Order: sequence, then C-alpha cells, then structure tokens
Amino acid sequence: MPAEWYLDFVDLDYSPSSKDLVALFRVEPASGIGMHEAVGRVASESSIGTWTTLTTMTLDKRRLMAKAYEIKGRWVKVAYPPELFEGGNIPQILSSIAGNIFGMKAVHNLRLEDVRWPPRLIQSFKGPQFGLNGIRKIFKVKERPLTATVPKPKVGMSSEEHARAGYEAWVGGIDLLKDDENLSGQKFNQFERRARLSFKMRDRAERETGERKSYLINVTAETHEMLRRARLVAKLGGEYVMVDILTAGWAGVQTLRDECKELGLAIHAHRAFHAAFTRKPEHGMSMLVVAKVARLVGVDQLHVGTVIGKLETPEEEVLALQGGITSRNVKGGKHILPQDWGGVKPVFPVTSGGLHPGLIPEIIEMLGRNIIIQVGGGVWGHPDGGRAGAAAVRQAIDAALGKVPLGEHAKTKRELRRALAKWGYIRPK
Ligand code: CAP
Ligand code: MG
Repeated sequence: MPAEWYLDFVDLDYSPSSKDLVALFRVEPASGIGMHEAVGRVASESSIGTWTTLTTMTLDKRRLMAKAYEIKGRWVKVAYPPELFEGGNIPQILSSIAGNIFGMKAVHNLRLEDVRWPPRLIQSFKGPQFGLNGIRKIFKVKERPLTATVPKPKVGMSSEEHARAGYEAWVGGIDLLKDDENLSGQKFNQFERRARLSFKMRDRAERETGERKSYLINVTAETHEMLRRARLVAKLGGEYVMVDILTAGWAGVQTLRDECKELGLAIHAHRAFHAAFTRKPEHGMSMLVVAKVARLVGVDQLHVGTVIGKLETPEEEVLALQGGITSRNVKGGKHILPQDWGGVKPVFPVTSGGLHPGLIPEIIEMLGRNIIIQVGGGVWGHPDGGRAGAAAVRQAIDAALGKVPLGEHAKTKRELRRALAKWGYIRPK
C-alpha cells in the first residue's frame, strides 16, 4: 500500500455540480513540493484525508473526497460534495474549508479567496431579517445614504455622557448612534444604564427632529449575556443590536440571529479582528469570504471599508465586498466566483474609518447612495462639537447628492465650512 494518496484529490477532469460547494484558493507550495502535491494536500486535509493512506478507507467514503479541479498558476478551485457539510453550522463548515490547511508545511502561503455557496447550504441559514430595503423602510429614508456616528473617545465616557453625545448627534442630523467595537459593559459605562439613558435621548431626539433615529448598541459578550442584552434592547424599544461578529464568533452570532428573529431586532455587524487574517494578499482568508458568511448567517448591516479612510481597504476589495453582500447574482470575475444568492436579502454596506465631511462626496461617487456612512472622529473632532459635526455630515451628503461642490455649499453652511477649515479633504492614515 503506498504511503500517501494526496494526488487522488486532484481531478482536472472533474466539473463541479451546482450542488457542490466550491472554494477558490491561492496556493503557494513550500519549496520542494510540486503544485499538484500541495493542492492535493489542501483538498485532502480540508475534506476527508490525512498524511497517509488508511486501512479504514473504504470505497463508499470516496464520495466525500474534495476534488481540486482547476489549477491556473497559483489559483486553485476545489469542489466539495455537499454531504461533507452540516447545514446551518458555520463553525463546522469553516473548520473544514478554512481549518488545518493554513498550517500545513506543504504550503508556504495559502489564502481562501472566495466560496461559492450551493443552494442547499444557503437555505440552511436564516439570512438577513430586514436587509438593506427593510432598514430603509424602518427609517422611511428612500434615497440618501444613512448616517452613523460613534461617540469618541472610543470608550471612557460615562453612560450619561454617552447618552448626551447621542442626543447631540441625533438632533444634529445623524440617523444612527453606534457604540464602538470595544465598548460593552465596562464599569464606567454599564450596558443597562447606557441603554436606558440612550433610548430616552433617542425618543426625545425623534420628537424634536421628526426623523426616525436609532441606536446600534453593542451587545458583544458571552452568548447568554448577548441574548440577555438583546432582550433588554427590545424591551426599551430599540431596533438594532450591534455585534463584533469575529471576536464573538460565528456560533454566538448564529444564536444571536435566532434570538433577533424572535425579538424583531436588526443586526449591525462590526468586523474588528478581520485584518488579523484578511490583510495579507498571500495568506489567510479574504474579507469577501467573511462577508458572505455574515450575509448567510443573517446580519443586516456590515462594514466594508472606505478605500480613502484610515484603514487599509483597496478599492477592488471594497467594491467586491459591496457586490457580494448586496447583489442577487454575483458574476464571476478575477479571483471572484459566481454566486446566485436566491432569495437571500441584501445587506446594507457600512463605510467607516477615518471619514469626515470633506471625504463624503468621493465616498458617494465611489460607492453610490445605498450605503451607511459612519463618521466618528469626523463628527466629534468638529471644532464646534458633535451636533455641528453631525450637521456638517448631512450638509456634505446634501451637497454630494445635489452635485454641488462642497466649497460652494459651505458658503451658506457654517458647520460644513468649519469642518472643511479643520480637515479640508485630507485622507487620514
Ligand atoms: C471608526 C471606527 C470603526 C472602524 C472599523 C474605529 O472610527 O469606529 O471601528 O471604521 O473599521 O473605531 O476606528 P472613526 P472598518 O470614524 O473615528 O475612524 O469599518 O474598516 O471595519
Ligand atoms: Mg470603532
């Protein structure tokens, strides 16, 4: 019996069925390892194989073998039989296609670039409860981008100061107050107290402005605690919970999604931690894979980057993310697999990170109107305070939608003028 059987997992004559899950990998073999050997190891280790041949391997089990069926340079497509995966179970699926393989000595680098999800697996997940169009209906805002702001400094405010900041931003014109990703229930700003005070301020701001306002309150915590916090938000009349999907973990997010169906709450997904494995083009997993999992599991809003802000997000990646979470049918492209989402609702893309009024026209030019623009430092660093910062954001959006140059619009809008005086059109690093 030969010592190993990796090349059994390479079949360049195979063409995947629509039922298969297909993964697109970028494979860089370790020195001394041929491409087919490396690719066979990836397909083997991510499906049913291990490093050696097995006396327990019977013919019937071969139906579960993954097949590397296309190798173009470093780009490799692997088809996985649907039986390999448990529907409704993201952790198990990722432990297969995004598990041990990244650590194999046979690869010098390995990156999971995209996954084409087959209908049976798509139907095994809830998908977004509201989605982009449902969120617009909640706010009765049909056209313009929605706006959000995170009170800054990121954490440190008391619950009273936080709620006050929320009031200032909401009456200034911001639609959504958002907790920062590392604000949860610290002693200086306990979750329950912050929730009660902030929703009171939200109701007051709605009365005074006549506009719908909401609060993306961060429930990220141990799962039982997340559910408890979500129930409190629903009791207080909130519309959303926010969760850091990657530090909370997919199992927690799936449980939270189930609860939010009962509670009728939308989910805002923050992606803190993603850059630990998405940033390097040669190794890890793309943000596109993360974004498509998030849409499957059922978040309603997801951060996709800015291209021109403070965090590394190349334009091609941001546009691919936006397409992956909003389109019904994603066309295949350079290193992107085709994806038919069926009836899965689109997710609202959130652009955030180093934005200020001076950058808003360029953001809308690049990403269009169906976005949520989050401006944190660009509101709370405004020389006249958060309320003026919020007003400047809305004024910049009005100018952009009306195709009026910001400088022109600023002549009659003091808050915008003062924002441009401080930041101009700088791209923060
Ligand atoms: C932005 C932010 C967001 C980042 C996350 C921050 O604040 O609140 O967490 O946008 O990155 O903490 O940096 P500013 P991404 O508006 O003050 O920059 O959206 O790429 O996931
Ligand atoms: Mg943040």
